[in-house]
Amino acid sequence: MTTAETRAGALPELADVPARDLRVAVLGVGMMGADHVSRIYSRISGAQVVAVSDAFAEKAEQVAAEVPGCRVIDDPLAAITDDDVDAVLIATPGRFHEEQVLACIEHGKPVLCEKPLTMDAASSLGIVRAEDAYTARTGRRLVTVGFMRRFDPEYAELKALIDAGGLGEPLLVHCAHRNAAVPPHFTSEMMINDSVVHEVDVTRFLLDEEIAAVTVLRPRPTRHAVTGQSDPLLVLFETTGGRMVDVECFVSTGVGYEVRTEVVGEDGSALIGLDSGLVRTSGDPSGAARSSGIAPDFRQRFGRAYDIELQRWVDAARRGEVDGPGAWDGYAAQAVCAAGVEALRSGRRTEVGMEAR
Ligand code: ISE
Repeated sequence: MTTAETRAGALPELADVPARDLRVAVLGVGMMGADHVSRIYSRISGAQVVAVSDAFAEKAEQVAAEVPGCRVIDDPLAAITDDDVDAVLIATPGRFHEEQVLACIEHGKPVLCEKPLTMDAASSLGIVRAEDAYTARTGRRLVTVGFMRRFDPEYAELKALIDAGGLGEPLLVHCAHRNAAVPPHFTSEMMINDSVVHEVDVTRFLLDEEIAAVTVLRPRPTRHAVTGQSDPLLVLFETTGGRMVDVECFVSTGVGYEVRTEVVGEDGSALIGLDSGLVRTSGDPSGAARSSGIAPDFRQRFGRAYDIELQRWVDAARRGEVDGPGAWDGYAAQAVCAAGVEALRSGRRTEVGMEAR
């Protein structure tokens, strides 16, 4: 039994995986990276965090001190090449991803990279090509991109329903993506690149086709919007198969974290994201209301999705495989977001420029 299994009583080991735990380096231990370190330590079987790296040395020391056997390696590239590191989880700021993912490919280390894969479509395509070359030599893939919604049980159920033909041919998708608040530096461009990027991936995942064009509308902004920011935004995707997806992205609702997705097909529709926690009815008969808990942020709403994502990443890495969105999905997301930012600026329908697969 591996250490994490002893700790968490977690999933049984697969028969064909090596007995030794996967030794993971986590690069970047801000909010997301630190969350992943504690997740691997307490809830994931078959893996140990053996190294962390962060530009803020004090933060790295503090996180490492919580995990027995974990050391700080100041230089993230040294952590990638370290002989005692089998696999790498990247949660550094996006501008560092390209160099770090390329180093993982060069050294044959499986990597889970939080989005974005890189800062633009051209460099993400470079990663696709580098991994393709590695695969041609070894038969193995290495790159997973952290689009966690694919692992959320509700999204997985919706996808299975669509694939089984339960809704007939899907025609439309309606999405709402609401955050309670964002920091003052969060621009409308970031609403596309950091927030709507999840709906880009969800669209491609659920409908199994690429996004061909993006239009962005700017409704009257909330008085709570960061100065100069268009919040909310309405975003429309047209897919290569002629389906349409609308996304309301509203990042300063002051309420909570709300992510809803409804797929409308020829033979029915299905909706997820109503927060299945406590549902309460209250109010006098004339103004009766129904309320349920709303997750405060994405770590609560998608906590289970992150657990499943990491467990599957670890299991696949130990088998020498990839099991989740890959470099191509990271590239496609960047290409669509670039069109989205252009559409936001120009106010015009913008076609997505993407290589054929
Ligand atoms: C953040 O980066 C995320 O990835 C969250 O899922 C999203 O809801 C939020 O808007 C982003 O800023």
